[in-house]
Amino acid sequence: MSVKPSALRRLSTLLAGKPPGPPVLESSSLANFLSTSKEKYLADIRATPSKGAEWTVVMGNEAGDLDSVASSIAYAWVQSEIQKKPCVPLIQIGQDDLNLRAENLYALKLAGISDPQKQLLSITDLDGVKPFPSTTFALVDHNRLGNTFSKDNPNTSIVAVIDHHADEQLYADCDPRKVAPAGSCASHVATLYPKEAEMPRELATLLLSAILIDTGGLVPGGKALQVDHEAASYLIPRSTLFSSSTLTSISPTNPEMLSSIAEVKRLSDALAEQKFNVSHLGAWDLLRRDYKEYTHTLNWHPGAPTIKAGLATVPVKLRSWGSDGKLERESQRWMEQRGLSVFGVLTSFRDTKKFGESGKGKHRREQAWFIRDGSDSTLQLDDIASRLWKGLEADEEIKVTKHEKMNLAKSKDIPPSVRAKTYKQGNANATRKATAPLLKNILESSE
Ligand SMILES: [Mn+2]
Repeated sequence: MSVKPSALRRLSTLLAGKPPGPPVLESSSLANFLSTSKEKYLADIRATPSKGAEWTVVMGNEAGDLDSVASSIAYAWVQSEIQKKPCVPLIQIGQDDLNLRAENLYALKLAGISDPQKQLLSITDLDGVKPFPSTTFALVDHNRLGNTFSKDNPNTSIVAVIDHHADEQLYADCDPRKVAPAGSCASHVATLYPKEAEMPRELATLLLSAILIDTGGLVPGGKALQVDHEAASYLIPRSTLFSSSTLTSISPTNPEMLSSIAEVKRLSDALAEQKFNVSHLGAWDLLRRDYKEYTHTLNWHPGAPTIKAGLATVPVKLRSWGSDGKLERESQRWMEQRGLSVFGVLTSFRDTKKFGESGKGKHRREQAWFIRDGSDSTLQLDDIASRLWKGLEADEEIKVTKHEKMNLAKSKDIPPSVRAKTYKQGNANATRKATAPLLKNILESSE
């Protein structure tokens, strides 16, 4: 992508001779906030369980990607350090699973959080605490409170929702309630940051990292929307990318200019390299590193059962890690562990045999689906399967076709109690954000 000379000229004037920016906070302030709030929260609920009600728990979604981690940390910072309310971010993945995402560890380290397993509150810290010890929640990067938190916990209240997924139209009264398209939820969180308050450089770096991961480095024509460009323009001069305060503002928000700033490009490349460096992970870890779970009521089915469905996003093509029955066996093992009736494995990868416009290999996606009877044996598997295949194949957004090279029809690792099918996805831009509402629609629609 070539850059207009005028954009570069404007950038170089921005980089030189500007007055110093806001004072830099102590480098450990964000890390201190996280350790301290975690410690205080755990001490409170252990000493006096009812004290959990005094806290607001901020959560991203259960996939625990950088967007969820950064957004929850940032919103908790605002509530705690600016609004002065007791608030703690909770990471919805297990402590050991934090290591499954190298890009998270990389970005957290840039933000001064070098020991996230110790510094961040994760669901492992609250293992076995039932019902959940707090009732007040702020949701970022998702917009429906998970069952684990509402179970036997009747007084829950949702005080804030900031998200970029399909809006389930819940919690109409919370404030803020921002559910709107964006490449990254972190962009909404950054846009809502109180303008009069200073943002720690580490926090700006963390939010910016999430935006860069989610938008492929803010490249023009990619996933970034205007809100992502606005947020990045705000965050870049406040981040640790510029050690001195040379870059104090970026204006106007020229997308081409943002993605071509050398420091921004370097950070994007480093994060992408970390993200796709999953060569050390086997099928089992790949299936659970980026995973989301849903419940659906089959209103058309006799007895209208409610089932659990899961969707795993995997950044490697099926044949690289799932051949010789590994896909089938590990998927069934995961379904058993999670009690799933339906499981979709959504891959996203670069095909190095075919080069796309970027020269990086054409972006492709595949889908593998499994249906099994879980705890009870009353599910009509063939009816669910025929609905699912029909619904997926008819959808005009994802555009799936039969996957000849990964055909499970003759697999000896599919027992009679399981239905399975694999597809190539024609639209490589449709993510889990498109497939999850489609699955809900197919399974729940009463037609
Ligand atoms: Mn997100």
